[in-house]
Amino acid sequence: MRKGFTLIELLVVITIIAILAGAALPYVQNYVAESRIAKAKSDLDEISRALVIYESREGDYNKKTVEDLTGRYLDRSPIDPWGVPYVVATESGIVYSLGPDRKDADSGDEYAFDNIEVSYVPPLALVSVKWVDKNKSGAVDTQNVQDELHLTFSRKLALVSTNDQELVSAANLGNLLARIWISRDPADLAASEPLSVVVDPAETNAKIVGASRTIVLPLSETPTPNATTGVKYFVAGQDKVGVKGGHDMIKDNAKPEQNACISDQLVVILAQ
Ligand SMILES: [Ca+2]
Ligand SMILES: [Ca+2]
Repeated sequence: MRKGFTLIELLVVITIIAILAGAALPYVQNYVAESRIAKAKSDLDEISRALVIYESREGDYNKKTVEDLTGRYLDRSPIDPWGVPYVVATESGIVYSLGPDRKDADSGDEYAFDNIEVSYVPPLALVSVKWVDKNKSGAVDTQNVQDELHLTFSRKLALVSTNDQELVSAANLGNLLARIWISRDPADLAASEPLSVVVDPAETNAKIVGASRTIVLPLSETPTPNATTGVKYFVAGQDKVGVKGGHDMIKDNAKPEQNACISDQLVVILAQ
């Protein structure tokens, strides 16, 4: 009758446990590394959402750190799982962690590309179109003063002109308007025409206002009536405007080469 383990048996058991633990160690280390990366990604997703909300309310974010988000947009100022603050690259519209090596991507060593990045720049798109009854006539017209169309985009637009108030040069306005279309036939939404049939093509009248997300276009005094419906300008609350086809003229000011305007999404013209 045995009452316990012999010393040999204990040693064998301890050895087996040690071997098993040793074999498991790399898996544990991998697990820790992976969970740190997952934590960084979830922090970055949270920060990128905060940046989008910040930019929609206050304009472009200009800090390299997340500190200006803390309080109103983020509960806390997160530090990445390797103890380093997250970095906001405003010029390229990304927020990132330096990664396990705690070094930036341009450090040139073998871990240079372990940075973890999330883009916070939403796609550039036409998001609202408003008819502004400038002359208060209650009708879409140009009596005494020209009514206006205000086209607002999701991002600050790249300016072609050096004058901040002027959207584009005379040569470019025609190109821009050729890419923005209006649908004035509710029975056939696919049928649309260049916006230039209803707005004034004089380049001096086209302006970017506010945070440079909005293009103001005065209505033409000599519009081209819709061939099938006879509508002179448009019906607010019903007719639609969209960027169609070649959209390369409409670019994101922060990322002019990567973030060209989304096309083929029609937005209803609303009365202001
Ligand atoms: Ca790095
Ligand atoms: Ca009017």
